[in-house]
Amino acid sequence: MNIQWYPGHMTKTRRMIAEQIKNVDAVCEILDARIPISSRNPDVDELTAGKPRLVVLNRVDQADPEATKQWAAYFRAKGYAVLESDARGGQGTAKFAGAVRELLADKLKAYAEKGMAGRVVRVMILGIPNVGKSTFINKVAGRKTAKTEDRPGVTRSKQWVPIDKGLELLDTPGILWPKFEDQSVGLNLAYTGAVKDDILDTETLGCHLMAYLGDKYPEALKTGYKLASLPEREENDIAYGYRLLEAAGRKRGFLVSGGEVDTERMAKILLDEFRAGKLGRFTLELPE
Ligand SMILES: Nc1nc2c(ncn2[C@@H]2O[C@H](COP(=O)(O)OP(=O)(O)OP(=O)(O)O)[C@@H](O)[C@H]2O)c(=O)[nH]1
Ligand SMILES: [Mg+2]
Repeated sequence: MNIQWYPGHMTKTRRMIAEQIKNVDAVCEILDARIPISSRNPDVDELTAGKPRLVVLNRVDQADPEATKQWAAYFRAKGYAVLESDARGGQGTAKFAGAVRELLADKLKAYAEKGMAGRVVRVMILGIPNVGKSTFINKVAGRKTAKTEDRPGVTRSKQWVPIDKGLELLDTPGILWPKFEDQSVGLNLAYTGAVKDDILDTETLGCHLMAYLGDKYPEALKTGYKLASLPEREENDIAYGYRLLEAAGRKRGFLVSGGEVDTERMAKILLDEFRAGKLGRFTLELPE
């Protein structure tokens, strides 16, 4: 499956980031805790070179808690300041201002010594579409200033949001990169809702996601779809995900004439339930 997603507005956003970077003191990169590597835009390093960086692992409420611990340690070991958050519920967001102050401690001290203690600190918020940037900013601000919605591509232009008299955040539209080198990155971005569904084949996605969950989280699948056991998986078994879709679809009664399972419908339900967190908390990649 070839997932390509790079509409014109992302080129515009890249340019805007390159222009605005000189106006900010730090960059906050919001990652999806379920796919911390797939949700990292490889272009961000280059675009933000030299700026102090805070990594936010967002959507921790949807991720496997054990895996989130490992990822937080992974990014800390790489020298980043790390914050774990559930921007929708508000968990973790109260720690943001303090984390920024700590990240910029030397700079703030230098300002204070020059008699510029009141200078506003500006932070650019970056991340892939739909990861929760605007929701995070609203929670930090304590009011709903930025528009949010559960689909990629909601924020269309930059927006400065004053937090208090010392801190301002720059909300930006989500950006992806022109080409995914690795198919699993494209799949992960599709499962989690970072790319628009209409450019993808739902059934293919459903097969891949089922196969992953069957491998890594079999108990959750059994519980979620009331399956006594899962189909056997053989070596190089490309039809495994499809058989899981069939088994789940049959249990749900999604049949078409002739008694066949409507796997297309089941795939859509699987994606919806995965995104809504109805099947459990899953992380789709782990640190090496
Ligand atoms: N469960 C859960 N949902 C979240 C979290 N953060 C954001 N959301 C939801 O995800 C959806 C997208 O949030 P937005 O804040 O609009 O995402 P964004 O990154 O600004 O998206 P774009 O502007 O389209 O790039 C909304 O429905 C939010 O309620 C989180 O930590 N946990
Ligand atoms: Mg937004």
